[in-house]
Amino acid sequence: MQSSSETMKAPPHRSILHVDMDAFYASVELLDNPALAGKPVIVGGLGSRGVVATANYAARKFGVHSAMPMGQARRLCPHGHFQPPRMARYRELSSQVFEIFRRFTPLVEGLSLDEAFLDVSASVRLFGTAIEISTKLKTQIRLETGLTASVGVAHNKFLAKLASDLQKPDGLVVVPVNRVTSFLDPMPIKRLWGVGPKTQPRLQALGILTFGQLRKAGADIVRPVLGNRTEHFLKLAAGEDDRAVIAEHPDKSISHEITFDQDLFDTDELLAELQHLVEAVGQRLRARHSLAVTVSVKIRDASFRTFTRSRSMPAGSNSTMTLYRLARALLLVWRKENLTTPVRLLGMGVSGLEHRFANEALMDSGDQADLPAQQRLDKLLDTINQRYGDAKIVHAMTLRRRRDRS
Ligand code: TTP
Ligand code: MG
Repeated sequence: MQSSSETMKAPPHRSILHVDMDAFYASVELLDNPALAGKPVIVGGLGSRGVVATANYAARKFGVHSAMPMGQARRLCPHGHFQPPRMARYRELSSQVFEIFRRFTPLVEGLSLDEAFLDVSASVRLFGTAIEISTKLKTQIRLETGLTASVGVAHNKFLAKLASDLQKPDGLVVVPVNRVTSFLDPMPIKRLWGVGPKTQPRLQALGILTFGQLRKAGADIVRPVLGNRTEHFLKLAAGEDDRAVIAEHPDKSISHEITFDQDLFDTDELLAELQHLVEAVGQRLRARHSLAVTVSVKIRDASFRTFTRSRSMPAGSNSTMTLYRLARALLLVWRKENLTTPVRLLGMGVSGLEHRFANEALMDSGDQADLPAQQRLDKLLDTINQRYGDAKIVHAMTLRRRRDRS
């Protein structure tokens, strides 16, 4: 009889996506500076001890790669464009991309700014097969951000991650369940997670260069090299991996949105609605003594196209006024590009949350522009609203807008 832990084993047919943005930092630089099109672009530390963070594919042709000393990159590619990283901007694009991921499944596990696992097993009925979801995801990322991503699709994390790397850039590689062995066997051993530059030569000395050779060698041969991790590596080399996709803590972001009974055209009305959303988000932030670094605005138009715009601040804030200023600017920029678009849904959210203790949050919102009076007002309104229900009392700008409308 099977033990209960065996019967509880992961379901055999999960659909896992591994999504990884192509030459991420360099692609963002190309996006923001179209004059660089076609040129090798190298991002990293420009000082004497600087290293390459990443290079676009044009620069990789010259042999430039991540973690290479910058001096060497300059010698290999003297006509390239070299520039220091702009992390705030990369974070901004990253949260935009992650927001797109979450439209397809709540099970999104971020590994870094440009990379995540998505478990889409339960999304198939809504959005189509895992392959269709991958195509939609790639298209949506390209349309909304201008960036390309590579996707690997498989029934577990390990296979999906290997697959996403195989056809970069702009790749989509699927590993069907019945093709796992032929997919894995030719893979070089260095692609096995955890087999580092010390272990590789020792396996090579045993004549093991590929996953297939490792699998066929068997435990007894490789145990002297792999020790107590032998079974683990053999399982991976056979494509077995039952780790679940662990979604991020749900409180990493807070958002509110509203779908209008009738589509809204009027920018002032949109701004008034936006402020209600910001009030609600700000209250929740302050209630949990958190500060947010990134503000985003989501707009869905009458034909169900969704736009997201986000920006990060140099330091976290939970002031309604500060969050509103940024959200308002984002909405207005979108409005400029979409002058006559009727709006069906408006959302506002914050992410990059930092926790502060009550006193600290009160003393220092991390934002020089916030006056203490503003913080006192936020706190007063929060207290009143907690006592009398949701958003009964709002900041004066909302009242003014409301009066304007009536
Ligand atoms: P990667 O996804 O490893 O690389 P990439 O997105 O630049 O290129 P690829 O198309 O091969 O995926 O890393 C994501 C970002 O992380 C990368 O753009 C820059 C940063 N990074 C570093 O800062 N240092 C490093 O050594 C690596 C590998 C990445
Ligand atoms: Mg990448």
